[in-house]
Formats: sequence, C-alpha cells, structure tokens
Amino acid sequence: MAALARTALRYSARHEAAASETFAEHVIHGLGDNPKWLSAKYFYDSTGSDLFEQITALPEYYPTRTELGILEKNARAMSAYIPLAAALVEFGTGSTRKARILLNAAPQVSAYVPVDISAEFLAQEAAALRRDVSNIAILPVAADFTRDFDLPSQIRARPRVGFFPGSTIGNFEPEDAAEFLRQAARILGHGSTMIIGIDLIKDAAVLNAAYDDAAGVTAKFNLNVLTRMNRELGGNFDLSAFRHRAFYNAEGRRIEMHLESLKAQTVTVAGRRFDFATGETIHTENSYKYTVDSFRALAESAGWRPAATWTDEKGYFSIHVLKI
Ligand code: AVJ
Repeated sequence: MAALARTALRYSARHEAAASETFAEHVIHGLGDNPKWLSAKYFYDSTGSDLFEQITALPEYYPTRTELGILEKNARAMSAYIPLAAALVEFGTGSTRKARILLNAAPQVSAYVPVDISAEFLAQEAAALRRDVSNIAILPVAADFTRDFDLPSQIRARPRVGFFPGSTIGNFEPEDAAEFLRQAARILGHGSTMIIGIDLIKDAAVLNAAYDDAAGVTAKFNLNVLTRMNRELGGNFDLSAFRHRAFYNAEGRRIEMHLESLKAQTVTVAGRRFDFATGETIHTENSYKYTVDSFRALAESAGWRPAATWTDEKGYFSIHVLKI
C-alpha cells in the first residue's frame, strides 16, 4: 500500500512540468506561454482562501449550498455505502463542514483522515473536530493531495472511503481528472469507495452569474493572484490595469476565468519582464462541468464502478458513490 501510495501523480503535457514547479518557476513558465496561463491552485493564499469562503456564501454561487443540501437530505442513504469501521479520507479539506454531515450520519466510521496542504489549517480543524466528534480517530495528513502521499499506518487494516466534495475535480483537465481518480484508487486500495461532488452542466446564465457575481467577490478572488505575485515574487502588477473575466465555454464544457489586460503594458515579476497587449488575458482557471452520465463514464474509464448518484431538484449538482 505505502509503495503504491508513493507512486507520483502524472499529468498531461502542460500540467506535467507544472506539478513540481515552485511558484516563481510556474509564473515564469505560465506567463511565458502564449496564451498566458496560471494554475488555479495559486489562488489559495490566506486572502484567497478567505475570499473563496465568501464566494461560497454568495447568492449566485449555487454549488456549495446545493451540495450541502444534497448531503443533508441523503446522508443516511450515503451511509449505507460506507463499510463498518471505515476510514473516511477527505482529499483537500477546505473546511470540515461537509465531512461532519457524513460523520454524523455514519456512526460506523472509525477514523477521519483530512488531507490538506496547509498544516496549520489542518491542525485547527482537527482540534475543533476532536472536541465535537470524540468517538473516532482524527488523523490529519499534511500533503498536496494532487501528488503522492501515504495514508496513516493506523488505518492500514480498515476499509477506506475517499471523500472529494465541492467539485474540486472540475479544476483538472478531464484526462487529469481521470488520472486523479486512478491515483485515488491506488492510494485507497481495492475494495474502496469514493464519494465525490460534481457540478453539472446547466443554463449558461446561471453558470456565468456564479463566476461573475454582482458584489465582485469572484473578481477580487481572481485579481488577488496578481497581489500575491506582487508580494511573493516582487511583481509590479497594477490591479487597476486588469479586469476579471469569467464565462461558460459550452464547447469545452467549462467555466473559464481570465485576467484581461486593459492596456498595452509590460509587467516585471519573478525577475522577468512580460508584455501584455490590450485585451490579452492570463487564463487563471478552468472549472469543468459534467452531466451525470459524462462523469460516470469518466469514473469508469479510471476503473471505478458508479454505484449511486444523488442530485438536487434543479439538477444543478450531483454527488456520486463509486466503488472499486
Ligand atoms: C473550488 C474549484 C470548486 O470551480 O467553482 C469558485 C473555484 N473559482 N469561483 C469552482 C472557484 C471561482 C471552485 N472550486
């Protein structure tokens, strides 16, 4: 198991090199490309994480509240797919809010393993959870879940249930999403279960509003990556010379976020100079959307067997149980 868990995640062409880069190397790589791009994972410094929390409460941003509703309504039914004494392994735990709903409905869970890149954040969440849920082992793992990591030795003998809510998998290119699912299968092991939240294709106006809210919080979230480059990489981005752009690309089945240069300008960052034409963009995020069937097909292509799916009444969001 440990040897398998150590197998590194592989990525498709562009992201393969990017996976092991430092932030500076990544910026030099991404802004040197044509078209310019940056990985969405760099949104999440502490300001970015706070802004994302604010996004989840926006009236236009339906995914979080819709997924919470599906979880609350169906947690008992989901619990039926969780084996006795199972360990619940959450990939990229932003907050334990969703896991708590499952843990409350599934008393047979014996351990909770939140995996997150921020050790400090994990320690806080784990401490709070230990106070509230005293009858299970809380075993945090500080790791980048998109890379390799080892499961705690304490859960070696227990059935594993992966938990990946929030449609976070939407940030992966579809072939990378399949690779992530294959890797998760290797880490969790044969006989495992996965509970995963997937945002669904819907009316473009609903999607566009969710990523371009009236209060401008998503715009701030997107522009914050410029502030982060200024602070961490000695950049001189003028935030008033860029604007937030977000739109649903129906052909690509994804929301795209960009930062658009409002004028011809040269910016220095990470010790390099980058020229921008008026209207040129930095592509900062893809958020892929699926149908229930297209996600099930993706999961099957990665070796998982779809066992159950729940959606909300509007069909905006879905939660899937997969088995391997
Ligand atoms: C955290 C990737 C699920 O794609 O909806 C929210 C990130 N970006 N608003 C998403 C995000 C802009 C979010 N995920």
